[in-house]
Amino acid sequence: MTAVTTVATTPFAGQKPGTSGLRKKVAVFAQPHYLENFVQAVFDSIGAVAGKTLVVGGDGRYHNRTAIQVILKMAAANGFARVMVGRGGILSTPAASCVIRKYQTFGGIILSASHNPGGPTEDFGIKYNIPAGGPAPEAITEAIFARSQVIDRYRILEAGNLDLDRLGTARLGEMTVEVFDPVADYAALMESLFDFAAIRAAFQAGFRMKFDAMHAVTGPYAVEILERRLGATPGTVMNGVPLEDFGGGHPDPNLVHAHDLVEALTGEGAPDFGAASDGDGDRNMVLGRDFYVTPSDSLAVLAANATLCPGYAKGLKGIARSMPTSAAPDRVAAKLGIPAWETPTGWKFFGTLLDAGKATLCGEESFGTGSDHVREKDGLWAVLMWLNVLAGRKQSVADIVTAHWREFGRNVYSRHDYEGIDSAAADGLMEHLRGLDLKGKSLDGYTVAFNDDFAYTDPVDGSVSVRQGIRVVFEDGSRIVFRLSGTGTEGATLRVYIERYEPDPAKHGLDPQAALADLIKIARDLAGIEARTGRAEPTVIT
Ligand code: G16
Repeated sequence: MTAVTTVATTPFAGQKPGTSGLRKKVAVFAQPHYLENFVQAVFDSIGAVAGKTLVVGGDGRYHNRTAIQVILKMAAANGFARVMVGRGGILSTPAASCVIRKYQTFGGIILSASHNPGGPTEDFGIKYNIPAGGPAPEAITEAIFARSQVIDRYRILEAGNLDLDRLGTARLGEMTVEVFDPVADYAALMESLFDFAAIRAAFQAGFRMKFDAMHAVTGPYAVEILERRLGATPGTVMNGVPLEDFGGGHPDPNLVHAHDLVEALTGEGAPDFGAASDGDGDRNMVLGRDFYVTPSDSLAVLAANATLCPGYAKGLKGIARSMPTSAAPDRVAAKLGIPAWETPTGWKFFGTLLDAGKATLCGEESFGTGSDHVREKDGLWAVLMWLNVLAGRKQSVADIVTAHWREFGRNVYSRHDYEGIDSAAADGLMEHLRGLDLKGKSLDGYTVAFNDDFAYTDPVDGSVSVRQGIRVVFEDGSRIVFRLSGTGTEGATLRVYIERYEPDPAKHGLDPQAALADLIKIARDLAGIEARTGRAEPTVIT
């Protein structure tokens, strides 16, 4: 027996999607009606859903399966004809984008809090991706938020739970649910972009790598692609089984949280290449033996070598990066004679550029790299592109990156995060910075060219986004950027991005913290970080 019920409800405050969807503690999502209200607000805001197909899946974190059962019943009650669900509720964010595009569905719902920890006391998240495969743009997320604030009912089917672990189709009321293999379509897409034969040959010739899936969603993808299709030694994939709490870890691929991988890549006898991905598979960190590649440099190096990869052999249309990402990719774009775009933080801002054919590669300092093959950043894609470049150039990661610096100069770069600080103090700090007029002033010997709060007008659809981060740009091109994270769930996180251009190869080997020491001090003093937040040192440095 199945029957559609209309349930009376009242709005919850704060169902406002952040940088990438709505992210809250599990306990918040588990409250009666909380998830339902948001899902109904999505369905009410995206146009007529009757007869349409929706993709649903998530990163496998705690509450994923519970939420999927609710979404299926609500999709059926709202008139969707079909929902495609990844087996076991699993679907990496880039694979979701791939499937939405391939099967031309009416978008998808992705359940993830990305790199945030998972488990009963940790984080959960939900976002809607549009039919083009990318995160909903601000006009839609604002409409969803507005709807969530006046919602008074939602529709849900009264029915039992479906088996999400068996491939095949089932009925839910009038709707068809298809449980599909979450890896197959994505793996096929990767195989169409990269020279799998060359990478396989490299592994056969003794090339070794480690991939840390951090007990998050990329495990099954990495085992299938790296070990089965490319012939990497079994065991290449570490922490490859997705767990609801990510094994108690923090599935954020950076030098602090992916320390197992960093250790594995250290010292003699270490593998040639190391990489990690995050909770939902869209981020990546890339390492060589004893060598860390900053995400900004990674984008630049991949862009400079893209034509080695079959999918990009014809060249790039343009390169896009988020504002806080270093200008290293811009130097490659200039050399290639293609446009370089600077957008606010958030992958959603790349969508219009990719759709309009204005950019092929995009990237962000926050360990995100991707291309026009999907509309999300893509962790494994970046790993495969690196593998293709390494197989093509037959050099080490360190040699490729240092040669890149010799050719283009080095944008020395670091990000300092102050996590979990008091929200009011963080807002006060940003207000203080916003009020400063620094143009022409000298700060410890650096003259300020300009300072502003970054605003962006989308060159394709003309939409305007303001207050996207405070920039202090110096006359020599050095730069400090201050931003508050839009993805945290506790207090506020202040991010400080510091960058200086170094043309002299003799200085390229310097530790970035040392090379940037004077700018780091200027940043701390200017914002009064310690006085305002009580923190003398950042929580995470990348
Ligand atoms: C999300 C967005 C990214 C963005 C990042 C910034 O990443 O998808 O495009 O760069 O947030 O995070 P914050 O606002 O904390 O600096 P993810 O991987 O969390 O979806």
